Amino acid sequence: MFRRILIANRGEIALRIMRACREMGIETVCVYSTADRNAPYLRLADRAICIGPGPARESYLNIPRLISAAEVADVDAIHPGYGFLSERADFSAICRDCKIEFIGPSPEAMGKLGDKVACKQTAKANKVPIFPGSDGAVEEEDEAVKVAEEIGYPVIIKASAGGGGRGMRVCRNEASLRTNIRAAQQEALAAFGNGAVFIEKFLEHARHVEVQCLGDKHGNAVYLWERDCSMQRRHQKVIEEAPAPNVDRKKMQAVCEAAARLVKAADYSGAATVEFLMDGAHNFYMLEVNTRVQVEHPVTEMITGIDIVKMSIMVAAGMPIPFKQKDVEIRGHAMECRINAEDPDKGFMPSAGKIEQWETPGGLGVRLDSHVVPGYVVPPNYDSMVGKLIVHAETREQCLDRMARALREFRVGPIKTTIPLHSRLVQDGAFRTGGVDIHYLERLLKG
Ligand code: MV4
Repeated sequence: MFRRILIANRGEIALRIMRACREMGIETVCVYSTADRNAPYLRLADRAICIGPGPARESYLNIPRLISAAEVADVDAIHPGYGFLSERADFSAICRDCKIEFIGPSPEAMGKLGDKVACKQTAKANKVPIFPGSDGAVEEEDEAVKVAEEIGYPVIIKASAGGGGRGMRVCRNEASLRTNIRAAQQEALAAFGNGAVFIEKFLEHARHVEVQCLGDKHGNAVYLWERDCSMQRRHQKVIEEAPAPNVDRKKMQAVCEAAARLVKAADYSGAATVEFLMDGAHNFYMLEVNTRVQVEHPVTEMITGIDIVKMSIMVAAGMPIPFKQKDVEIRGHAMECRINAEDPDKGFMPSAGKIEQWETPGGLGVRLDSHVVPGYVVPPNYDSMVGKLIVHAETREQCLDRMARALREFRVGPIKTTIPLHSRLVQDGAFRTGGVDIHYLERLLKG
């Protein structure tokens, strides 16, 4: 096992990784920017090293500074968390060149699943359900039109190197496809340094269901079942839950098995999430694979009892996954509300500043993953998430009631947060019935 790990991240996920390391007897080195210099979680690290100023480019995204800190502190491995450098194949490769273990996939595995055209090809070869569409990247306008005529309109153009909704264009007829294809290629090249685009059938109404997987360096891959993340706004998830409400378990199991096959085929080590859209008839179509630990991983931890961050560290150290697929059981229901320092009444404008009041909920089945303490100042440089409230209960209904109760106990001020919005959502009739689609929240906020 590793003796010492560097945490190349900040906020709640830095704290989450530190907690896993402490329980595993691993020393932690946490890097920070000057914007985070007074953050209380840094005192829980065995060592904290300043790597630069507030802008992420000059600190959390700065590879030479991170590698220098890793060398100075003599660490065995780096955990990238989520965001920042977590999905950068070049960073995974540089760590390997420097003989520092990257806690996540190899650059090769990241390439196979992180590039959407490559990922779709591997998915197809492994009988993972995908949208009908172009076989690989499309180069020419006429080629795109030919594919669209075969699959029917509407179609969507996506960038192979895109993700999280960036670089997508919906086309409802031939004229629109012809005008958009070249622009999409140019935009993809400018935004991602890779102009490859592909087209597929566009699905209007769908739920977002993703499968948590785990691979090790011995060729094993398992799934920890699914999460439903349909409650979202502008590609930012607002509530996640597990298991997905109102889906057939047998069907879900087949999709989860397919997701694990894909992870195994890529010779993948670490945590991975295979994203799907599910249509009204409960057909699944793969979207993309996230090659990192995700924000919403605690929801899966609560229903399976498996510590995903510990697993990511264990498999990076070369240990095999310490359980079998048949031992992974779903217990009860879990839900997560992402609490952001934003004002929902003012278009979700960031509400940075000092958090004077921070009264947190507790009790049976309540978990709060947060780096915030009373008096904490939210820096303006990074995303606005101040914590994740996760609850677990026997049934979905009890879980919703417990979340409503926990949200009532949560008092934060004077900054604005998304807590009142979450309170409204957990009492919303359509959400409580189960199975709102990915456009539900945006429609609710408009109307
Ligand atoms: C789609 C789609 C409909 N049809 N692909 C958005 C993020 C990226 N991961 C893929 N996305 C979508 N791809 C086809 N063929 C609709 C979306 C989409 C979406 C997906 C998941 C969660 C929220 C979303 C919001 C708008 C659009």
